[in-house]
Formats: sequence, C-alpha cells, structure tokens
Amino acid sequence: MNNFINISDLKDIDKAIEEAILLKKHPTKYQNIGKNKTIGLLFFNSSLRTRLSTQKAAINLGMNVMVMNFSKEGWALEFDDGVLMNSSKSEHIKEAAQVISQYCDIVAVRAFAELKSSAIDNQDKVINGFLKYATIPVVNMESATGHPLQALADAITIAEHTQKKQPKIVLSWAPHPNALPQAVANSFVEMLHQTSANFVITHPKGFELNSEITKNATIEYNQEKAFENADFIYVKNWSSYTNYGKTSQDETWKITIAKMKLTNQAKFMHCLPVRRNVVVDDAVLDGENTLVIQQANNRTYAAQVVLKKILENEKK
Ligand code: AN0
Ligand code: CP
Repeated sequence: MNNFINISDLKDIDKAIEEAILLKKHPTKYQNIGKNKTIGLLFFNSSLRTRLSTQKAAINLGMNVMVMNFSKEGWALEFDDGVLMNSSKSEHIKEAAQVISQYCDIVAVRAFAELKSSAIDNQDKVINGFLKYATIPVVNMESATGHPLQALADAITIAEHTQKKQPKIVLSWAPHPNALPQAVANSFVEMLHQTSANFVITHPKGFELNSEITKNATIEYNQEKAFENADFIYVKNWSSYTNYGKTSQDETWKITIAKMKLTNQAKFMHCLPVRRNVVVDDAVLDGENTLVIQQANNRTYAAQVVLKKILENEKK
C-alpha cells in the first residue's frame, strides 16, 4: 500500500483486522520498521483521538513524529491552480507539499468538509492536493468525504465483540446542534460494504447519505423498527447531503434506554466526541453495552496496521 485515502485502499480488510488484533497483543514487536523514519501529522481541524492514536501508532513502530496545527500555526494554503494569490492565502499547496515531503517519509492530513457546497467538498481539495504534490505516502485522518482510520477501528471493535458471523449492524443518525460532516458515516458504510455485513441505515427523511456510497444499502426511516434484533447500534450525526449542510436537532432521534431495549442487547458504538443527552442519554453511554472507549483504543491499532503496510511497501 502506498497511500491510505479510502477503506478500499486495504486489499483485504479481514486480514487487516486480524493483523491489528495481533498488533494489539504485541504493539512494539515491529519497532525497527519505522526506525529513522518521520511522519508528519497535519491538522486543519481539531482532534483528540486521531492526533494521539496516530502518534502512538507511529511511536509503536519506532517512528519519529512531527505534528503541525495548520489551522492556527501554518500559512493559509491555496489549493486551486493558476490563481492570482493576492488575498488571504500565503502559500500554495504545490510548494508546501513538496517541502513537507523533504522533511517526512509519510504525511497524514486532517481537513474536514466545509459543508457549504457538496460540489466543492466532493473535490476533497486538501487531501487531493497532498496526493498530487507530495512525493511521499499520504494518509487520510478525516477528509471532506471520509474517515477510513475510524472505520477500520470500528471494524476491529465489531470483530472483537461479535458472537455471530453476520451480526445485524444499524447505523443510526442522531440529533446535533451543529452541522457535522458525512465523513464518518460514509467510511463506516464503505467498510460494511467491503465486509458484506448485514446492515441497515436509519435516519429522518432528507438525511440520505451520498447515494453513490450507500448504493443498494437498506434504508429504514423508522428508527425503532431498524433497531429490532440489532447486535450493534452505531450512532452518528451527519448534516443533510441532499439539502447540503443543513442540520436537525430532532430529539425524537436521540438514543435512549427504551430504544436500546428493542435490540438484541446491542452494543452501543460512537466514534466520539459525543454530546451527552443530545445524541445519546447518559444511561446508554454509561451502560455496560457501550464500546466507545474500546473503539478509541482500537484507533491506535488501525493506524498501526496502516502505517506498517506503508512502511513495508517503502522498503521494497
Ligand atoms: C467530527 C465529524 O463529525 O466529522 C469529527 C468526528 C470524528 N465531529 C465533530 O466535529 C463533533
Ligand atoms: N473519532 C475521532 O476521529 O476523534 P477526534 O476528532 O478527536 O480525532
């Protein structure tokens, strides 16, 4: 593997999950793979888990890590070619990416959707700018359209906690005061497609995800019906794709104990950060069926398996 931009960049996701579970048992077994190699982690948006778990994964592989908060400390970058740069943008991605490539062996980038225009967000200008101009492998730490490291961690968590070969997995929309990207939900669905899982997506009308991503997935507009017999309830807010960037705080979609009782004692999953009692009640989040802390832990091993594959490829 050279770049990790989408979950489909992993040739065999089941093997990657197995490998991550092994790495979790022996996290520092491959300390030599990253020796004298440097990863640059570039953040255009906030982060807790992605920043620390990717750093931890790199350290476990013996790498050096440089982190840069681009939104506050970097020059404002221009991503369009051929423009007259006489306003707020100080530097073009063309130079920035080539310069960073001289200091690092891998570059990882977080740049969220702006949620103003689907046409612009679908171009995923930041990550694609790095892909175009960097001369080193690029890793997606949540772009405008996807968050594959999260989806891989979620796949690992489901594999660890399922009793069945084909558990019923429900991806449920939940309310939120802010307009949030579709990236986490997109990558979760792409991951489920790749594992041929049994899954249902539930959301209010008008909150359909990009139909190119959901393809033939089952959509159930009745949340309670979707929850019946579920083994995993994966919760996420996303803003509307069809009415781009519009959000909703419809509290009838909040995850409650009463709704969880409709399931097959389902495990509760969320990528975090989560707003208590807006997205999900305290009683569910603090209950014994919650996997949110384990999901966050698996972010390290998801990142580690990805970085390991890239470093191994580099040596060939
Ligand atoms: C971000 C999102 O929904 O994409 C990051 C989630 C990992 N969430 C927030 O901004 C709250
Ligand atoms: N789940 C996740 O990506 O968390 P952060 O935004 O804190 O990195």
